[in-house]
Amino acid sequence: MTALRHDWTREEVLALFDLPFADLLHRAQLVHREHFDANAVQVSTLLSIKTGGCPEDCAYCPQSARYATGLKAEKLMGLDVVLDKARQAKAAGATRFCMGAAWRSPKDKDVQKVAEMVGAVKALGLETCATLGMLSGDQARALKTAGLDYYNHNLDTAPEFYGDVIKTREYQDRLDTLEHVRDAGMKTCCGGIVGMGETRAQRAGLLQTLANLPQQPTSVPINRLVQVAGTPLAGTALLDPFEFVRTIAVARLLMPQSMVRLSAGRAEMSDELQALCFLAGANSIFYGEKLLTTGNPDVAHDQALFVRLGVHPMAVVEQSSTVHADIVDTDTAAGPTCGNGSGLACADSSLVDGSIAA
Ligand code: SAM
Ligand code: DTB
Ligand code: SF4
Repeated sequence: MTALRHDWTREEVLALFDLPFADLLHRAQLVHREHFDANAVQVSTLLSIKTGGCPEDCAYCPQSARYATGLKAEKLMGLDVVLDKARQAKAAGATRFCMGAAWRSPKDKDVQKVAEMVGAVKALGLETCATLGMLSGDQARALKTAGLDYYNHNLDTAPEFYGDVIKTREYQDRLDTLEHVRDAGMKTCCGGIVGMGETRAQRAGLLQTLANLPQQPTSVPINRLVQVAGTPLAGTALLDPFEFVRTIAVARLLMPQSMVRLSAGRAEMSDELQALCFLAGANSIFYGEKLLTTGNPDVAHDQALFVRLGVHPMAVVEQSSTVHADIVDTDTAAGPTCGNGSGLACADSSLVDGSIAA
C-alpha cells in the first residue's frame, strides 16, 4: 500500500504535474488500483437547503448577495421537502446525500434544524453530508451527535491565491473549521476549484495543502469553475482539459486513500474527458440533475455513461473506525460492490429499474 505522506513540497508536487501525460496517468492508475476497484464510482446527490443571499464575497459563487446573478434568495427548506428529495435521490441510486446552505456560518438555531434533517436522512439509510460554512467546535459536535457522517468545507485554492478570490474570511478560518470537524469525529470532505485563473503552481499548492493536512480528507471534491454570469470570475480563460485531468491524477497520487470527486463542471465536460478523469483516479461524482444552483448531467446520461464505461456504483462499505472509512475492501472489490446481491455487475442490473442501483 502506498504510504500516506504529509510532507509534500511544492517542488515535488510540481514535478508530478510536469510528467509526460501518459506517465502521470500510468502512475495514478497504479496507485488507484492499489487502493480501489478502478471500476467503482461513488455517487452523491446534492440539495441546496438554503439558497442564495449569502453575505460572503467568493468570486466564483452565484449565491453571493453581492453579485447580480439573478438568483432568488430562499429561506431554509422544510424538513418534509428535504426528506422527499432524499428519498428521490436514494431511489435513483445515490448512497450519500449532501445538504448545502449559503451561509457564512450557521446560527445555533440553524444547526438545530439541520441536525433534525441529518437524523431523518440518515434514517432512510443514506450517508449524510452537509456544507454550511464555518462551524464552531460546539456546532460540529452537535452535527456529529445528530448523525452527520461528512462535513464539506473546501480550501478552494492555494493559500497565496485565496485572497484574490475571497476577502470576507481567511484561509486560517477554513483550516480552523476543518479542525473542529475532525475533532468532533466527522469525516472531512475538502477540496477546491480549478479554472479560476490560478497558475499551475497554485493548483499544486491547493493539492499540497490538502495532502499535508493533519489527516488527508476522506473525500476530495475537485470542482472545475462553473462560470455564472454576474460573478467576478465569469469570463475567466478556460482551463486546458488536459491540465484538469493532470490535477485529478496528482490528487490521486498525493491522497491515495481518498475518494477523489469529479465535482462541479461535469455538465460542460465531454464523456471522453470524464472517462479520462476516471482513468486518472477520480472515483466519485455528484449525481442528479442539479448541483446546488447550477446544472449537472442528466441522470439518464450518467447511467448510460456508466454502462458504456463498465463502471458500477460503489456500495457504502461497512463504516470502520479509520479516517478513510469509505475505502473499498480490496479483497472484495473485484466482485460486485453495489450490494444488490444479484451476483451481476451492478451496472447491468442497476438499469433494469431505470436507476443506478447502490
Ligand atoms: N457556503 C458554504 C461554504 O462556502 O462553505 C457551503 C456552500 S458553497 C456553495 C460549497 C462549495 O461550492 C464552495 O466551497 C466551492 O468550492 C463550490 N462552488 C461554489 N460555486 C462554484 C462554482 N461556480 N464553480 C465551482 N464550484 C463552486
Ligand atoms: C463541492 O466541492 N462542490 C459542490 C459541493 N461541494 C457542495 C458544490 C458545487 C457548486 C457549484 C455551483 C452551484 O451549483 O451553485
Ligand atoms: Fe456563500 Fe459559500 Fe457561496 Fe461563499 S461559496 S458566497 S460562503 S454560499
